[in-house]
Amino acid sequence: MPQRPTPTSPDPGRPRRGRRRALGAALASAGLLGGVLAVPASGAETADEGPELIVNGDFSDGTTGWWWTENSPGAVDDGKLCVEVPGGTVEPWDAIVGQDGIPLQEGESYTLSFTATSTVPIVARTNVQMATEPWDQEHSSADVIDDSGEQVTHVFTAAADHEAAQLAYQIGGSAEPFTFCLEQVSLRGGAEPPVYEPDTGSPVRVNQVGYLTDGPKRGTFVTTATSPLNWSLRDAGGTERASGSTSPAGVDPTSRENVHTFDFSEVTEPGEGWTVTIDGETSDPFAIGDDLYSSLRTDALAYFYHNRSGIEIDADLVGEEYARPAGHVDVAPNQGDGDVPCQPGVCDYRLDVTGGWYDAGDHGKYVVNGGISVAQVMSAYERTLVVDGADGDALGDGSLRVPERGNGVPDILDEARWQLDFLMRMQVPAGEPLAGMAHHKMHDRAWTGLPLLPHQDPQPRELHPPSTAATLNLAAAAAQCARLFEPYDADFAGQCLESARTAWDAARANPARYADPNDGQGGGAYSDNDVTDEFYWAAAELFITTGEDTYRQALLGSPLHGDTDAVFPRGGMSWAQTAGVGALNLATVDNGLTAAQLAQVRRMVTEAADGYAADAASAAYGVPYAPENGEYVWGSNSQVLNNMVVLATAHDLTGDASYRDAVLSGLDYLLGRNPLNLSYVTGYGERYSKNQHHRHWANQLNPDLPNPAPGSVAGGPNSSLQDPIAQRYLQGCAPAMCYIDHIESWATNEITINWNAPLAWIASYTDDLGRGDDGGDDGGDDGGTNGQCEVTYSAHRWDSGFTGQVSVRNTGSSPVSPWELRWSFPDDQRITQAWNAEVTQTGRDVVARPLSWNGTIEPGGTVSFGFNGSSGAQAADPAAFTLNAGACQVR
Ligand code: 9MR
Repeated sequence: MPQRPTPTSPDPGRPRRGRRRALGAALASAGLLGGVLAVPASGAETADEGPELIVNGDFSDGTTGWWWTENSPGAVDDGKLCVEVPGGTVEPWDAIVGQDGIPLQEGESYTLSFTATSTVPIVARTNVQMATEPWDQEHSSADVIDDSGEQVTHVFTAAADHEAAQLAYQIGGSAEPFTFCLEQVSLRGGAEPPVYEPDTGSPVRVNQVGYLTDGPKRGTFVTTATSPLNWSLRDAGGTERASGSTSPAGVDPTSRENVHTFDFSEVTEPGEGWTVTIDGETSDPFAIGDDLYSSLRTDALAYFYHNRSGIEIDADLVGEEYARPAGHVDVAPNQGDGDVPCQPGVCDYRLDVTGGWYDAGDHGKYVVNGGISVAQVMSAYERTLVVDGADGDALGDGSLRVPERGNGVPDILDEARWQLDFLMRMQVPAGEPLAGMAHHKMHDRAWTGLPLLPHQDPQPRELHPPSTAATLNLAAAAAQCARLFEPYDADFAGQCLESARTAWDAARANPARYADPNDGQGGGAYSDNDVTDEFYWAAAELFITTGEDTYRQALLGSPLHGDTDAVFPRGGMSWAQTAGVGALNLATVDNGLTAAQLAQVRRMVTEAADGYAADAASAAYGVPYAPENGEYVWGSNSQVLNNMVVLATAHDLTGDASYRDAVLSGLDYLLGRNPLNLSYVTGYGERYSKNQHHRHWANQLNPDLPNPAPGSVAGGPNSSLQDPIAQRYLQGCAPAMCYIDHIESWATNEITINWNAPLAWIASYTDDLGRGDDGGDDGGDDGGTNGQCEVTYSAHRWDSGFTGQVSVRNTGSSPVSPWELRWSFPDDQRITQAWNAEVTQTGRDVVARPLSWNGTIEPGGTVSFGFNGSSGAQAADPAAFTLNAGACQVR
């Protein structure tokens, strides 16, 4: 298990974190989630009997919860944490090992005990203290530590309350190097720590964004009742519009709660503010409509621009709140990505590895995970080339928040290229040992603390050894790049293909170079000792692109070919299980397989989808995710999304609506129909995650910083409690409830490129569903159209703000140039900032005009733009638009 983002501890005179709010306040700031801290009744306790406050004090969970200074790397072996301290340190605090987040209460007595050894006798300063300036100490002792391994015990009384104190062993000051080991560390005392009880709001659980007009509409009700109950569907005015009976479903194993399900699919009337009431309890409001997911499509894709490395993030595209300087461009204190060395002993060259996307809450850039991420982004686009009714315009030039808009290339490909360029820079140059392989990853030498903007990261960056898995990620993604960029930039497409071929050959020559699972200092390990699936995926992509026999042989000769369960594991595809990504493309993108071979691949897709659909149908919360052992994994929401991608592809292939229904049921789960009654996507739904683990979207730690941008999906419930916050607050949780919206819970609440990529794919699919021919077209505007234009307007609201998205399509036969779109807001909306158009508002009247590059709307063409603004909670959408004075049809 890797040492995770716990900051290295500096000398006591230097604060090592930014402004930080108290834990209680931080939990409360889970906002609508409203974490409740309840203190159970408990009598006075002696220090010996009090609760254990050290997380993982027996090191049975590896290094979880522990940190050390950069100069003294640590590792756990045989129940001991040992750090290697260099010789020649001066002050005690020049080398420290410790743990943070320890709650202490004024006047309570505590017993600290531990066993320590040192290969050179030293005096350790054992401190229990504040974790930030002024470093007030509640306990400090000078303990002589040698190789005898005697247990040390201290008793002290806390003079003040601390929500997150620190245990620090300060072991610097020795001329000689030595090994310092800890075992059985315990700190007991005080009252029982608060028990975290999530505020799950209404027991009536629905998709808080809404249901497609002709899609399934189901929900879940938590109750002790065992007989059917009446449900009542009401419109925004409170009038009952439908009713029925619930279906008791018994105790749901994912939440360990007794639940009923209800189904109002029969209702197909569009509208906002619907609610379901059962047994006196009312759900959060939701919409029914066709155009519910267009802003999710663009927001989920904007995630990648927001997290670009090596480029300034432009306020004109994302708003002032999210603008920031370029990260890792060789400007101090960054050490930059322009000339990066390897870890000592790994190589003797340096590479320019600027650009790309930051992986997640950390500033690492990993080929092994970056490849599947960019592949799924590209697949969202490629789907629009091969599926009837999929809308390429929505991803096209001028449609997304990317600075390259207006360059004639679909915006989604511009975004992908930012990452593809980086991935290719990670390839070992010709002439060097292992030429053609890709470095597994590059990242900071040591973990940094939160919050930290990318351009402020002071850590040296290092290339880690090449790996077969990373090389095959590169081969697969670059091969897909080659076919998609061919119409737009043949040179770049050629560069991608050459890189892919070289990577493939290098991986064949080095088929078992695995990343070290312990290489987790300063970045994630992303180790993977089974690369059969990466070989399958890369062979598939190279074969689709080139049709060449070498790749066909590799594909058909793979032990995975035809093995549905191996290609599509029940728990879902992931960065470590990538074969399915290749199989999905083989099943949908034109390629040289024979009809029988193609049928076999498609059978794998539909068989897997049948399994996921059955899982969704038998789950009380409708989620198409049922891992065999019943435990939810790190990033479970992305497993759900990847299963949805398989289901959606099966729907694209067969037109069978049951696959579509299972996709939508998965979306319901992610957007609120779940045991926590929480939408896991920032900015979507009434109650959504907003404190995901991220270094610069760190509002929970510094109110001057923003929350994650709308459209960022949290990792989600993780049964293995792999961070200190999860360990402290989620003990004993039911699988789908092992989640906390806390910024330090990286194992349940991080955000990453490989989780947002399938979200973007699914949002794109779902938005296309809503726009399909079978979508309702009689939902409102029916007058005044001159037939020359069609407008799609969507608003996504949160708290007191909203994001609006407008697409104007020229349905006439001559170009409209320059264009001017006007409308009036029926309510109090105020636009504060816009992108891809110049938008001015006078009172309620709005005029949007083009920027220099999108002044013409060709016949059949579309221009899209968006804006942020303030609005009341119930503000209605504008119903009429005029393009150059002619009324448009509104969809
Ligand atoms: O997504 C990864 C998950 O599958 C692993 O279990 C976990 C522990 O190794 O690491 C996750 O990936 C993290 C990576 O190591 C570092 N950047 C953030 C990633 C998401 O938490």
